[in-house]
Amino acid sequence: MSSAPAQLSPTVVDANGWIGGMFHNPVISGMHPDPSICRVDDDYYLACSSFEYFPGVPIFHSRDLVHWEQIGNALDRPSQLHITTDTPSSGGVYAPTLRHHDGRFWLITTNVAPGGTTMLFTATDPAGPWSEPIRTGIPGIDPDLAWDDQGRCWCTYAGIEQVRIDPDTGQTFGTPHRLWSGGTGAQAPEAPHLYRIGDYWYLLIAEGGTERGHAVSIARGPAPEGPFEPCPANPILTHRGVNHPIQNTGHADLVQSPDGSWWMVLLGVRPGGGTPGWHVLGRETFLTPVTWADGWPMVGRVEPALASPPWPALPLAAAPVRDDFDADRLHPRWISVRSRPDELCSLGERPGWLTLRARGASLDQPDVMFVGRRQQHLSCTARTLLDAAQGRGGLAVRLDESHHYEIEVGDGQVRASARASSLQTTLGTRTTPDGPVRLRIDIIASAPAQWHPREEPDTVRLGIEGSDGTFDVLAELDGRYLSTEVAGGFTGRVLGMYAAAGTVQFDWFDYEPTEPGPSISPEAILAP
Ligand code: 6LW
Repeated sequence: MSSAPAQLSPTVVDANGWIGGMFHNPVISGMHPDPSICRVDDDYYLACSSFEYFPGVPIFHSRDLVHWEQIGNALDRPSQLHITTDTPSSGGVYAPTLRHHDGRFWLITTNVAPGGTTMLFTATDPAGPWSEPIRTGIPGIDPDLAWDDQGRCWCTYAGIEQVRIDPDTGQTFGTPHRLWSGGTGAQAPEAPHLYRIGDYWYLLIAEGGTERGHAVSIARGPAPEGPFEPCPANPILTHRGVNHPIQNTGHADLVQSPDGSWWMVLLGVRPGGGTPGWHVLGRETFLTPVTWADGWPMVGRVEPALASPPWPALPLAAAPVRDDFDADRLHPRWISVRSRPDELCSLGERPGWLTLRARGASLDQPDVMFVGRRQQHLSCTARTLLDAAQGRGGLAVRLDESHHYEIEVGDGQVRASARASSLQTTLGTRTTPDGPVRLRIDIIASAPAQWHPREEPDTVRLGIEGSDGTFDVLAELDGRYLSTEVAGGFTGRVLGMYAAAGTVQFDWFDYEPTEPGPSISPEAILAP
């Protein structure tokens, strides 16, 4: 990881291209909601929700809260996470809490699925391996874990309710009791995190729902089980009704850095286009400083760029990233829809290529064999070199089964297609060129200067790229149909490769940000 440069003035750009003295939000862009953070000495670790995707619960590491590198996924074995086609999109894994206690990392999360449950996992190394699941009887989502001075563990969850738990067995003790209904009378008190800070126990929650009304409130009390007195300034954070590029701010967690300063990680979105504003990347992870007054944490607005020496910031321009599929395992950023059996997804079958065998016959199917990565930039290009000699497959932008755009090769044709809810259409076709085909998707964010009440958030172009870089565009589409506001649910876009029939092979995949990117370190971008 890059270490923070010492006191740079805001105009200084260092040799790595970091802008000194500022950090840029989001610190983890793309669909990374419900962040939970913990610190061990100088190292921070963070976990997010993953919904219907496998592997689940991405785990990140940072030394400075700004540059995050994905070091794994906590749930990367089918024995830990079994998501079937009965689990709808935006079901699956919600809102983990990540804590370090007694020399071990603890992670608790809920699989929102038929027969799903709240599960606990432990690890000595947060990069993995994580344990097999310890099933609990916790009856709600957004579980938190906190240990008191007597070593008792409390699980607090959406509602806001609480029950004592044995984290080694998952057994709960007594009847859950209601702790608090929130600070403002808003809907959906959820996302609790409980902390011992000084003389008080603080109960941080989200309320108002995860849409534009989202907010963070806090209460404090003498013991983990309360009683809790609400902060008079609740909500301590909300962007509701504010003209601001970051919206839906909520679902937060607190951390103290070794220098004593306090920070909050939270989810937010960056809507684009006209009204009501469409966010296409899902809910992202933001960072904001916290100060204290009268024993209460205070949070200002969450800004896209914050001057906060000596924190470094994002690279000025991110280089194109190619995954050559030369490694013997996929980087943890690659995710699949519900499951990824080894016999359907292999790097060894044709060395240097990713081989996918079809299961579901199209992206409409909940079991489609898909390998993708989160779209992390408002403007970007994805490319792949596809060999479909023995099957049919392509390159897609996926929001869910009912919302996707794709460019597909097979049966002698290249086709650009779109599905938005029950509307489905093929927009352009070409005869397949000889040999492997270079597919390309450009996503171009609408400039704020173009603002009009009905302006789309972005434009998506699907086509074939020539070896000289020329781009034969088969379809140009309004991006709003692949936004969370249109599709519904909790997820954002994923860009990826899929097989729809037979066997298809991909030589490489490029993901090229075409705007100044979010805060991903060069190492994280370039890692295979
Ligand atoms: C999560 C809830 C929420 O469980 O969204 O914004 C839900 N907050 O706390 C799914 O991410």
